[in-house]
Amino acid sequence: MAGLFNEQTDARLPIDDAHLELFEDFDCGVDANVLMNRLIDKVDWREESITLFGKTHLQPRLFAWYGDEQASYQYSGLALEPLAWIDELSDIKRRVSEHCGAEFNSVLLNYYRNHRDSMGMHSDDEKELGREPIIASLSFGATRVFKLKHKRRIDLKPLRIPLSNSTLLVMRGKTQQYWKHGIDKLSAPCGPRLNLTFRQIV
Ligand SMILES: O=C(O)CCC(=O)C(=O)O
Ligand SMILES: [Mn+2]
Repeated sequence: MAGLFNEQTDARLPIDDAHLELFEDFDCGVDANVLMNRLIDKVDWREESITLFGKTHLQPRLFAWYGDEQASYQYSGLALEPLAWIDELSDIKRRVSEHCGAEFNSVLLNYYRNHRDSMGMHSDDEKELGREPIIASLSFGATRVFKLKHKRRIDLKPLRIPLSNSTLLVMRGKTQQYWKHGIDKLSAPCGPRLNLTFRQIV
């Protein structure tokens, strides 16, 4: 397990105050497009509203939370109880976990239906994730840009990492402490995208 990770340290991106690794063409064991369509059909997607600055909106994407029974999570002001693993998700979890040399007990899925869906800048720093969480983010479908912005250092420019079909991005160490990330809307139409972030709730 750890051997694989050590052999691929060239995947680490040279970013101050962060530990990010990028792996293109991650092997999911099945065709990525088939898997994506299966997940779009099978996953029990939720559309929720969130209240920000006193105004209530529908979140601009669908999401779902799967995990071990004890893995409840406070996310965007919602208390999430995990749905039971389905075969497709437990199989990808095993592959991602072996690749990263880390355990995961849950996955947050986000479904960006088209170019208008997005995710605001945030860091995954909820206390249930522990101090230096390892978060493994696997993308399928349309390429969207993962934007990163340092929380304090204005000398560091925001970064834009395109995440294409079957790309695995692993965030470790102090990444969540120092950086925010998000996915902007696009002006030009694009196809659907799925993102799965595997997490360990402690
Ligand atoms: O869609 C993405 O690539 C980012 C997802 C994300 O940041 C999250 O689920 O917390
Ligand atoms: Mn996030």
